[in-house]
Amino acid sequence: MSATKPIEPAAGDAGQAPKINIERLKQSVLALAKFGYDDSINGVNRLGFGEADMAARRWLMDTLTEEGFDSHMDGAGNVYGRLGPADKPSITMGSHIDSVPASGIFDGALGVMTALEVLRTFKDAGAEPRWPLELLGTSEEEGRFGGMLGAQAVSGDVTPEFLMGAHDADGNRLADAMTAAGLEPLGALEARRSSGSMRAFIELHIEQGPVLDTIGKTIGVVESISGVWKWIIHLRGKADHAGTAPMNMRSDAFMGLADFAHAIPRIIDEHGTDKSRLTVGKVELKPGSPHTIPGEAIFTLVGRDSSSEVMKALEDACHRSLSAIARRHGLRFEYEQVSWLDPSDCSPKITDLFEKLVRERGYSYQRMPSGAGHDTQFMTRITDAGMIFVPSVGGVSHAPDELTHWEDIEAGAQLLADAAWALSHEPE
Ligand code: HGY
Ligand code: MN
Ligand code: MN
Repeated sequence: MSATKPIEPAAGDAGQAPKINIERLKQSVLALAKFGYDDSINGVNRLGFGEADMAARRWLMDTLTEEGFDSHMDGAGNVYGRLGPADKPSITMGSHIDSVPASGIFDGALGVMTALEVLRTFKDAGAEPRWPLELLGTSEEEGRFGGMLGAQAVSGDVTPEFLMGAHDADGNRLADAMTAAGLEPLGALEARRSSGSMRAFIELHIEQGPVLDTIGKTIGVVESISGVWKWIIHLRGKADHAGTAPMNMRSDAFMGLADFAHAIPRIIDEHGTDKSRLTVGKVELKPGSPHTIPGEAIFTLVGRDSSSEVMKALEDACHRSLSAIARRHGLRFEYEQVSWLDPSDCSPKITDLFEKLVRERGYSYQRMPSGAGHDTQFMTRITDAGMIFVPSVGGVSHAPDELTHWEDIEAGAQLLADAAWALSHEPE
């Protein structure tokens, strides 16, 4: 458990942010968790553009408006809240509102609710910063449809082809999901923010890994964010009778998948680094009958590394391995690359600011890379962007038992407020 000093406004620095209200932040996180909460898994299912996701966005917009902040939703479903004039570049704080199918209550949501807490803290203090403060709750960060749609729309990295062609692993089209959510798919093209409209983007996120919890530190100052690519793969063989087809006369799609699973460690050893990851996260066998040899295996493959070159080397090695396996098993190998998100370095200006402020607060901290992808990796394309982590107990995430201690959250939220305070009071 990480040791965190009590939160007191640092003495002597007029520029310190007012104290955040951790109880109010906790209530907000628990309120957002209700959208898509599934008692059967004790977790959250708030898929991008699903009913729960859109209900959560409407709730956030209503909350912002009731509390006197300007609020709107852009064409990509991103929710904005603002304190200060609309005609000046903003200090934007945010993360994502959507979740993976069986999530905890903190992934993405904590960053958005912390941004809300910072807005509230500034407003309560009657702060009138030189640069307006903005909350951004992005859409579809978890890649249900491949990319990080909300953040990519803001940075200008979505295309009409992606918006009209993307689909999820069950074949649901992004365009249909956006339309059902009341959004015009191509409207996401208007969500682009000019680099002059945002002075900085800062994100608080749970680490989703074991580093901070293991070394007993409270804050991660993120220096780089891994890239990620995602394939949907079809291995097509021959459905056949499980009793009459001799073992040496089968084109068994599952056996091809099983061979590939065993090839993954070698592929990483030969072409990857210690930051490389290859994951098969979703598998479907067709026809799915116990007495029929699987004629088809449909599965996702996600590759990650902090280097684009290594990501490409992993892709090529997987392609060669699957082609050889298909030949060996008499299968056809087809795949679709549904996303490629480049890795990104955080802005040194922001990481140095976080490090200065975390030392002033006396919190324990560690500069570190992010193995997970985050909205920040697209915001670095249009502004100075960076992020901080708070510890994940046991490193667990993308699972209902994801947990971060509230005293660590309080420290992280105060640090985000300090960074927003410093950035929003910067001279012209
Ligand atoms: O999967 C990720 O890297 C992130 O949680 N979207
Ligand atoms: Mn996340
Ligand atoms: Mn996630």
